[in-house]
Amino acid sequence: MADLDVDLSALLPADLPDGREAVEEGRELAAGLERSPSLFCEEKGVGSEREWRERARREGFSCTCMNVGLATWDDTREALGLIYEDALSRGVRPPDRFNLIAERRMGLPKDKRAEAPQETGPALWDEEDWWELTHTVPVQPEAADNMIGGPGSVENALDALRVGITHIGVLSQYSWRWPYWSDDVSQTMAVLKGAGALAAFREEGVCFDSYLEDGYPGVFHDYANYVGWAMVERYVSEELIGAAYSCSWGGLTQNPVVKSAVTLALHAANPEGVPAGFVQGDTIGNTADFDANMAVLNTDVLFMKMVDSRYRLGGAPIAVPVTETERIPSWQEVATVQTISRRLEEYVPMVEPVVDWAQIEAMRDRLVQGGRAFFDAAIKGLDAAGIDVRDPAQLLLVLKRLGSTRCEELFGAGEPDPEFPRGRRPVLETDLVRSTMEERERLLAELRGRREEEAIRGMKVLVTSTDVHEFAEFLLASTLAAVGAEVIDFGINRDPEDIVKAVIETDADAVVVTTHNGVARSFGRRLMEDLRGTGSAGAPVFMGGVLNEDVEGSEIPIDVRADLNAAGVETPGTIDGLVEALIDRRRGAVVA
Ligand code: B12
Repeated sequence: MADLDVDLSALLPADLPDGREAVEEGRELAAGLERSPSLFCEEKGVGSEREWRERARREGFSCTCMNVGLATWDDTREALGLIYEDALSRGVRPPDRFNLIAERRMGLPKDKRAEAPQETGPALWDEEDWWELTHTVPVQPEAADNMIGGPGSVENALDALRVGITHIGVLSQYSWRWPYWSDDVSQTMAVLKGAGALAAFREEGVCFDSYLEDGYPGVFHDYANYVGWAMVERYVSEELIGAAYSCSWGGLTQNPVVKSAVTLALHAANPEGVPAGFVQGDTIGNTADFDANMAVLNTDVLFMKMVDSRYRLGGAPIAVPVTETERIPSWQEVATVQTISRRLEEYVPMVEPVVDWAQIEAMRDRLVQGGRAFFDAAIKGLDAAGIDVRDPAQLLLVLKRLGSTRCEELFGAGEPDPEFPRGRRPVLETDLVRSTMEERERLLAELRGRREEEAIRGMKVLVTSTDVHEFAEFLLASTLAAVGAEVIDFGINRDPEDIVKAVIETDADAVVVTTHNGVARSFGRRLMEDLRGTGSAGAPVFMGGVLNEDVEGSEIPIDVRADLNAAGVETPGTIDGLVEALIDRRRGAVVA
């Protein structure tokens, strides 16, 4: 482990409540809870999804999963029915599970949801919505995004258990911040109580789900540290909280061989053999050419299915719709890839026997070894620094406050090497970090060729993100800095009010906002109004990323660039274009 140059115990408040008591409270809240079985469990004659997956593993059949989350619950419910019927009409087995990609407001306590900003995805507003989640079609839901992790965890956990959901997540989302909520201590306690409620039903097959990429692994540079992080989460969930831990992952990896090895490493680091809730399909190999994305889909799904079948993992691959880069998919797009996924099952027995699995297993073994090194360094390092590693509140909060970068620098598995950004040579470098760094090199070569440094030098540019997506924020900040701007890196998960305050304090010349969650128009308008309101409207505002938003009457979000432009926000589209626009601004030209 690297030398600890940070006082870890100073990161915790002296009056932090004991996490074990919160877990106990959660168990008590769940005692006597009446749970109705879901349609799926009734139809299959199982008590939980875990039982179904264990059967799949024994009997050797394949399960599939899909992500669904249209603008409202009504749209989403209707879509579920249509996807189910579509599968039957095509003669393929309908999906076994869906992950509810709920809106971010669902992470807040119930009484705070209505007033929070609306993003993409549905929210569940009353008991009937919850009931319909498990009683619309016999496809088992995971109460996934924004359920457990935020300050609304307790209410969500109890609601989900009541209606017969038996996989509830998402532990890794504990690292997130929710809009207008900065109290991470009450967030921690809510998560532990919610997870305590799940622990009460461990024997009945209830699992605490995590999707690794939603948390620190999504920005780690080394796959070995993914595996190590999963070990840390498993320790927190199974040993400290008492809830069975189901570890899902996969969306930010394109290389199918690497993905196979990491899937196997995560399985090897899973002593109770809890089946993964799902393996997410590749979301980063896609481009704006939707037809070409079929290549990404087929290769990825075939490999995920081969691994699942050969090693009897009982997981459920998700086939990713080809529109991934642009927006939330429509029900037809989900239904199409679901059918392709089932057809690919025919190819598994033809291809699987000729793949060189020994090579993949060797990669798996290196990753497991690296994962153990990460886990040991983290637990021993925290223990030595005076953190009570048997108290889940201390462990979770200290890691949250430490941040992903420092975690990887301090506990990472790779050998120390100052040539690498995290100070270590990765055991196996992650795909998204590699592609982002390549994009950075391309951009810099392009911009340097144009000799624009002089034009932009010293311009004070504030760069930030409205949400958790941080790769574009990194690219923007590091590229602008490299071409000579004075960058104020204001980080991620920012509300408009925070940005206005920072603009005033730093006297920024320009504001650059990246946004992905389908909140672009409201966020942009709010930001412009607040800037005008405080008399600081002089700095131009640029936005980019996914510039869409849900509107009444459309179940998928629509492009809002014209509205943003009308509100005075500039939308140059690319980072090269942004640099041009900044230079034009400096030269006093008016940019459309
Ligand atoms: C990686 C990713 C994640 C990771 C993020 C990891 C991290 N810590 O950064 C994880 C898994 C955590 C995640 C979570 C979510 N995600 Co996401 N995610 C993606 C994904 C796959 C790639 C985004 C990315 O990082 N690309 C790499 C960077 C470098 O490229 P980029 O972002 O495209 O930016 C480029 C340009 O757009 C441009 N650019 C970007 N910003 C700006 C700004 C300016 C001013 C300019 C000029 C240019 C510019 O420059 C970049 C380089 O070319 C996209 C789908 C896709 N393939 O694009 C979905 C996607 C963005 N996510 C989506 C959603 C909905 C979410 C969630 C809200 C889901 C949920 N309900 O919980 C959560 C976020 C919750 C939260 N707390 O904020 C949706 C957005 C849908 C929409 N608006 O219609 C997408 C499109 C997926 C989809 N099709 O549904 N996600």
